[in-house]
Amino acid sequence: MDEDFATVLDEGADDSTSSCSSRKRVILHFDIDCFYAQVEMIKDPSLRSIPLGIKQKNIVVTCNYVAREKGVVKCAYITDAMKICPELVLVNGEDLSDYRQSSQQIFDLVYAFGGSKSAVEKLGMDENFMDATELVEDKIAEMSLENLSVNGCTFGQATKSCTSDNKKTCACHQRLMIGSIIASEIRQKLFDELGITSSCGIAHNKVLAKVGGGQNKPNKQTVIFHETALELMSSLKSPRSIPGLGSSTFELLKERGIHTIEDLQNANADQLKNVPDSQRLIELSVGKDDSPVKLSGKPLSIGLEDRFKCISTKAQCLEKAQWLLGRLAKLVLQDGRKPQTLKVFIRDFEKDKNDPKRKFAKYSRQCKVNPSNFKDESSIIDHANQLVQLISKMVDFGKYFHLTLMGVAVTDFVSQAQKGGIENFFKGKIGQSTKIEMADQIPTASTSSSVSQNKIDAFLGKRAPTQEMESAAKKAKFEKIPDDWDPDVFNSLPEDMKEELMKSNGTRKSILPKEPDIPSQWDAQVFTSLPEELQKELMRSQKSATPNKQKPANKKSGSILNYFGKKSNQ
Ligand code: TTP
Ligand code: MG
Repeated sequence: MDEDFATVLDEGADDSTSSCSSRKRVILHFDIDCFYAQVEMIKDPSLRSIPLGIKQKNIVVTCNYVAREKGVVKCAYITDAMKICPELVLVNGEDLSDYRQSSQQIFDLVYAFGGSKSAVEKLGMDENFMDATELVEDKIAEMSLENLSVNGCTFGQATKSCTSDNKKTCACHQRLMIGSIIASEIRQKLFDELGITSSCGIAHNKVLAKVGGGQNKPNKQTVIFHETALELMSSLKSPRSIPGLGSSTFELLKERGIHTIEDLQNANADQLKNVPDSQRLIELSVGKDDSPVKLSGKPLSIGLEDRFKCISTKAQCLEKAQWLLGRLAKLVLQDGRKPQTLKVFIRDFEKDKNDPKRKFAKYSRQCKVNPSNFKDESSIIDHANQLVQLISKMVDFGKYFHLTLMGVAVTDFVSQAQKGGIENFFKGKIGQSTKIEMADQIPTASTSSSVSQNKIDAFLGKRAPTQEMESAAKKAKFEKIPDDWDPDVFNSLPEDMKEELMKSNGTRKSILPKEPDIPSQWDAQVFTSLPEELQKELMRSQKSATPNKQKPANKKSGSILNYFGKKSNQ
């Protein structure tokens, strides 16, 4: 066996080889229970006691736990879910604005709890990592450590203390116990202030906290002590269950005969040749993860898009622009910041038809706007004519055109650039050129479907000064994306996924985030509105000789780096 891998296994299999002081961190991972369903149940409490599913197009993207007890699963086809549970009540979840608002409130609350002491990293809509190490240290200084116990559940059979440090009391166990007290305080606050229940994992690193938190759902928390790390990771059904291990990596692993977690834990260097981040994959598979919790923040841009069958007149463009701006207004006003740049993007089926190379391409134009014209809903909707003017630069209104998508986004917020105080202090460190570049790259989110959970995640973006700088620096790195990639699709992906794609460019073009060549007998719009995972499944089943109706995978796609960021030396 390769020496590096052997080291990983030795240390990861049982962290007793290192001292408990090497496990200094206390990481909490919060995951909201049946998130979209909870938001709907808060709006209409009569839904609490009945089986509830949230639908997007023909899929139940999530369901409440009443429905889960009856056998409904996340990401089932509506037809399948209704067969299993005919009394299932479906609520349309295609308008994400309430979920986004709730998502931001949850992040804000968790962040406010720690103040400046703990980084909080938002992962998708309903998950947050918190590095509670400093909060724990503070509590250690102020409370009696006698009779300390775990608040909530413990994974597996943990020993009473860490055997490696020859002491009576084990600091790494104590730290996690105190972490469990903090976790329940935060979960209680989420419930008291937002009426939201959540689950939480408490461990010394991110992968254990995330995987462990899923062990006792809903509304429970789980501590994972280091000695049960391997047991926890080995309990996962397949490498695909490792957070962030995407379907393309999974396929690569399968090609190399790696089908189970054990296979991965014992894989050798030859087997993993050319598998991106293979060393990290092995580490994760044994519960080792040094990646830091990175502070998240407000998105660098706010946007949404809508897909439709056909818009072919200027008047229809204006009407759709007004509709989009009405929705955008809610998001911008909720956010509180005022933008200086407005962007519109479209997809023109007619143009695509004439240029097969530009299939599913998005075209965009942007202009500067006066931030003071973003004060209320009507002043924001008043920008509709400006949007139509921008569209006229991409579409000849005098000729036939056929739009199937229109999106709008704002960015370059005044508060980021010009407000006084601490923000200004940090802002001064961001070069002007990177700021302009940021304005050019506007991630967007779809309001109309679950098409792009990844895009929505990216859209929720990174905020806070340090994060912003990091993000700008990363964007600068991605200035030159290959010509054949759709820049809007690329820009709408999470930063770490972009990084992974850039690394893989040339060797794994097949995983580029371009829309596939869909068979002519399928409706392109319906197909592109499906979740990415489902699209892949359909393409696979199309290729195979016996087309089989399969259930879509029940996890959001992503990449290993997407979930855990890059390794740090922490
Ligand atoms: P999850 O956290 O995966 O699911 P959940 O919160 O609904 O349920 P659980 O109690 O198991 O945590 O996803 C969060 C939300 O993201 C979910 O409520 C709906 C949405 N979502 C999609 O839009 N598409 C998807 O494929 C998945 C898995 C979720
Ligand atoms: Mg959840």
